[in-house]
Amino acid sequence: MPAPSSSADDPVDILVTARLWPPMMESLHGAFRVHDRLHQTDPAALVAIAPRIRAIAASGESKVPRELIAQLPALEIISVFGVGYDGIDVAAARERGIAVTNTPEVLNDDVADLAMALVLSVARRIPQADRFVREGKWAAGPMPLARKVSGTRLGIVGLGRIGKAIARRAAAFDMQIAYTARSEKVDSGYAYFPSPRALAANVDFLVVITPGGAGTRKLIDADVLRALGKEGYLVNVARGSVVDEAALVEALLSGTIAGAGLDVFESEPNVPAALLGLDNVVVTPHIGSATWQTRRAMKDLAFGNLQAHFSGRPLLSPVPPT
Ligand code: 8YV
Repeated sequence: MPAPSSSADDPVDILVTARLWPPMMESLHGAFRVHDRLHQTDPAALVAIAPRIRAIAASGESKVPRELIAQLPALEIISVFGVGYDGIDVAAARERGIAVTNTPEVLNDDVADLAMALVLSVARRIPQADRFVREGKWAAGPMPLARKVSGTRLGIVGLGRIGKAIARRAAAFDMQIAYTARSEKVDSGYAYFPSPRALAANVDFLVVITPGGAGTRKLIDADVLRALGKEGYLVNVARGSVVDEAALVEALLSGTIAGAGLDVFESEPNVPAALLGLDNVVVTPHIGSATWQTRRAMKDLAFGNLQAHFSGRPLLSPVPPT
């Protein structure tokens, strides 16, 4: 892989702002002078080299606030290894003409697959069934019955690329599909509800796949959960910030909703102990895009954006204009 800089002797300095997938780190080390999470581990050392940093390699969970951007006068590009860039202050970057790229499309299948896996897991109680067999309980009698998924009503919060991929999968389960989004997508053919609350009141499974950030913070609140009701399930494969986690814990504890399948949390990797104590919850550690195939494709795109930028070629996937 050619060095994306002036010369191999004088590589471009890049700040890595998250724990990135090791093969991505390998590619970065092969082409850049890498400063791995220096802003967190040694802020004073970052001050010393800050004027040299021309790129940031971030993840979907990275925080790149205005203050960090302001510290880096030579910054040209922020490449996000992930589709979500809610942690990046894109406005602050744009003001300085700094490019921001992400990895859209390549992870649609994986995240949609996981959404369906969580729907099935929480309704059919797959983790509990696995434990039931392992713990030798089968011989004493069958497991309690679960909840049927096929033919039920699915509500999608956010009908973007991944939302549509979830809908296509749900259609194969004969589910009736409805959604809420900032605007109605008439061409989709799915039923539109103007708010998460109205959607929740009309579905059995509410799947959240809307971008994170200020505009969607705690969009799924106590009111929405009440509307979902005691037979309803919540699945979140978006961002923890989109769901009011305290309200969710309360709704699960009080039986306001039937259960939840959660891949994302408000303060990862911390998961509220109250959630872990509940039998009607399935949790996964933010694995929406975590397959070899998809992570490779994400790496190609995230690293490819950096290469494109530093060799003067058009970016492969800049984030859309706001
Ligand atoms: C990854 C994600 O967790 O794409 C996103 O927005 O949250 C995930 O696919 C991530 O960026 C890898 O750390």
